[in-house]
Amino acid sequence: MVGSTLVSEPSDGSLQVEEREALRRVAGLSTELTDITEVEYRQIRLEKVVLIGVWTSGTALSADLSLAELARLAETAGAVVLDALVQRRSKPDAGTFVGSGKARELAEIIGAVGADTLICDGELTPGQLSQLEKIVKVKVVDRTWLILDIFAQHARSREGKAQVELAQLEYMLPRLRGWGESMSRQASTGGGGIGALRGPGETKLEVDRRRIRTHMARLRRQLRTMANARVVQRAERHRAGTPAVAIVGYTNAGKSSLLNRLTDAGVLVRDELFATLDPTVRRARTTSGREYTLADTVGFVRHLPHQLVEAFRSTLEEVNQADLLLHVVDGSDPDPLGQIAAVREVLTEIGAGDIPELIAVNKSEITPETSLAELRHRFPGAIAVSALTGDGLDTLRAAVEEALPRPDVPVAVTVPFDRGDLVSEIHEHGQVTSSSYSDHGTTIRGLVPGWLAARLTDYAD
Ligand SMILES: Nc1nc2c(ncn2[C@@H]2O[C@H](COP(=O)(O)OP(=O)(O)OP(=O)(O)O)[C@@H](O)[C@H]2O)c(=O)[nH]1
Ligand SMILES: [Mg+2]
Repeated sequence: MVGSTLVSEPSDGSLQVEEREALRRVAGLSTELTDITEVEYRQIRLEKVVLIGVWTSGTALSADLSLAELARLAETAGAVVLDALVQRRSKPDAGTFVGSGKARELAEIIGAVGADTLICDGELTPGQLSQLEKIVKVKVVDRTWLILDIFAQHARSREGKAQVELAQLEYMLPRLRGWGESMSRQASTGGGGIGALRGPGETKLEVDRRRIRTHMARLRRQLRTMANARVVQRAERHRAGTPAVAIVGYTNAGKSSLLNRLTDAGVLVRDELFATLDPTVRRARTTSGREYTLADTVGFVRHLPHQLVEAFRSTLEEVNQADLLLHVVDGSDPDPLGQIAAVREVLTEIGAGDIPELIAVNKSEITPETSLAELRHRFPGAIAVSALTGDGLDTLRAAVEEALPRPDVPVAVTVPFDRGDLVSEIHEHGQVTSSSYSDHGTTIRGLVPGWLAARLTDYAD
C-alpha cells in the first residue's frame, strides 16, 4: 500500500483501468475504498512539503519553535521541507484554517516551490481539510496525521501495528467524505464501485463507514487479547514484589539511551522522533543490590493525538502501573520546560499524574549552564545526566534507589541454613539492618515488603 501510485507510461489497453486505479488511490480516503484493510493512508514520505502554522498566542519564538518541531516531524516521516510559514491571527479560520485570502497566497507559494503537500500545524476539521485542499490544489494533511504516519512507519510489533491502525481509522472515520474530495472530483471516473456489497438504500459512504467500524471493532478485540498477555507478565513481576520504574519523556529526549546505559538493554536509539513504540522492560539493580524493573516506552509530544493515546492505552499501562516515573528531559532543547509540561499533560490524561516522578535532565554535556540552572531551580530534585558520557549516572542510580517504594514490614527472623533462597530474597527485596549466624541458621533484622514478610512468618524469632 506504499508508494504504488506511480503510473508507468501507457502501453496497452489495460492502461485506462490501471490509471483509473492509480487516480483512485490518490482519492483513497474519499469514498472510494474498495478494501478498508488496504486503506491508502496518506503517506508523507518522499513528499515535497510546505508547512503552515497559525500563531494565535505566545511569543514569536514559541511559534517558530512549533514550526521547527513540525519540520522535524515531517523530516522524520521522510518528507523534504521546502518552506515554512506562520500566519498571525486570533484563531484559525473555521473554514480554511488560514483564511481564504492567505490560502490563495499559499497556493502561489506552493506552486512556485513545486511542493506536492501542505502540512498544517494543528488538527483540522474535515471541512477545513477539504476546503483548503480545494484552494491550494495539493494534498493537505495536519499535524495529527503526520504523527500518525510516523507511528505507522515505525510500528514493528503486531500490537504496535494494530494500535496505530486503530488510531488512523479513528482519525479517518469522520473525514471519509471531506478529505480528498476535491481530488476525487478531478479524478472523477464515475461509478465503478462496489455496489454489490451495498445494502439496500445504503450509500457508498455508509458502506465504507460501516466496514471501517467493523474493522476497528476487530482491531480492538485483537488488542484486548494482546494486552491480556502483558497484564499477566506484569502481574507476575508484581507478585515477585519487584518495584517498577517507567522511563517517560518527550520524544528524542534520550529515554532509550538511558535505559541502555542503566541496563545494557540494547534498545534502538535514533535521532528520530518516535523511534520507540514498543515498551521494553528490563531488570535493573540499585547500587545496594535491590532489584527493580525499568521500562522504556513511547515518547510524548506536544498535542499528542488523542487517537494515539487511546489506541496505545495498553502499552501506556506500563507507565500507569509504575511505582516511580523516571522523567527524562532533553536539557539541550530550546524549551525544556515546555517539554516537561507537555509530558505531564499526557501523564495526567492517562491517569498517571500522581505517580512519584524523578526528573533526569539528559544531554547535560551540551546543555547550556543557564538552562541547567533554571531547571534545577524549578525542579529541585532534578538530576543532570548524560547518557552519552555517563556523567551523573551514579547520582541517578542513588536517587532511583532513594525513590523506590520502601519495604515497610519490620521482621526479626532466623532462617535455617537450608533456606538460603529466602535469605537471598530478603537481601534482594528488603533492607537488612543486621545479620548474624547462630546454630539454627541466619538471624536477620530489617524491613521487607509485605508479601515477603508473609512467607517468613514460620521463622520469626
Ligand atoms: N549529546 C547527547 N545526545 C544524546 C544523549 N542521550 C541521547 N542522545 C541522542 O539523542 C537522540 C535520541 O535518543 P533516544 O535514546 O533514541 O531517545 P528517545 O527518548 O528514546 O526517543 P524516542 O524513542 O524517539 O522517543 C539520539 O541521537 C541519541 O544519540 C546525551 O546524553 N547527549
Ligand atoms: Mg526511544
